[in-house]
Amino acid sequence: MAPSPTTGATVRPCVPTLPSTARVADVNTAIDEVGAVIVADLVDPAVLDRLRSDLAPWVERTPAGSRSGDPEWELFHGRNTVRINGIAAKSTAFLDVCLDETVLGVADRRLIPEGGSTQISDTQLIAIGPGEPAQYLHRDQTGWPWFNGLLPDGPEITVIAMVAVTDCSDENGATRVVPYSHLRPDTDDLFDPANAVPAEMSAGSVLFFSGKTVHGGGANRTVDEWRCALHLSYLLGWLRPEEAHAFALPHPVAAALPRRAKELLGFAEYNPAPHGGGRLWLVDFEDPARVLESAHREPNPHL
Ligand SMILES: O=C(O)CCC(=O)C(=O)O
Ligand SMILES: [Fe+2]
Repeated sequence: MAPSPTTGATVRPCVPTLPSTARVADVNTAIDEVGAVIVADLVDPAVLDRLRSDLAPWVERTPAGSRSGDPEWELFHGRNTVRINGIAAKSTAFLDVCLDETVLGVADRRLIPEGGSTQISDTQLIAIGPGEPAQYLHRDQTGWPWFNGLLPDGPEITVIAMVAVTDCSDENGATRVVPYSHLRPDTDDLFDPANAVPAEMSAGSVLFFSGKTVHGGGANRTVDEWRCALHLSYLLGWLRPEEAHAFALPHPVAAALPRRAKELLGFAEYNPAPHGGGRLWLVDFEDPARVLESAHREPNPHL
């Protein structure tokens, strides 16, 4: 808590909210300062409706909880939380979201200076069910733990866009964020739930946060409301992503994607030119996008 400059009273920090007209640079300034920011009503309502209706049947038929058999993952994933991955294969609205000029612009602006190119790491609808306790607080960059040794400095390796598919409230499990945690090294008190504040937002709004920012899914204290949000994470182009998109997305569908989507989902080479490094992720020294396109020339019935 910080003393207010005007009243001297302690002020609880919160996640700031910007309007949908916010410029990419302003969104990134807020992430740099606080670690997280909400951009209100960013997703077009028609895109949100398509996303919601394409994914609703998946949420209905997928059992809650983790099927990994690993107690640590089961705790992390939540026993009454439904997680649906491979969203690019399940809704064409996903493309509108991941290529949105603000969403992708924020990721590019943070990641390209560090790695020359951006890719998508995971695409996961997270539906937190009634009665689910809060997820333990964590930093998403811990998936690549080598970088935690460099905290709080070190490069930005991952940035997350959490798209509110339903309203996200303190009551139904809005993501909880520890403001300014991206500027601090790991200490036990940093992960204390008392430091976390709810990132409340209406459906269609997007919470952006750095991979260094401490956060976690909130407790759902309702009796009948599901909190749904799409966890869309971007990653430096040369790191291994969380999801193996090349297995999740049928190749005829991938072949018809726009070039930028192919690059984001690992259906194209890593070639950060004019930045140094690359070319990586090749097939016989060839760009996989070209191999894929020549293998699937026929019109695609799925798109
Ligand atoms: O569901 C949420 O609000 C956050 C989930 C999360 O942080 C994660 O699964 O990494
Ligand atoms: Fe997380």
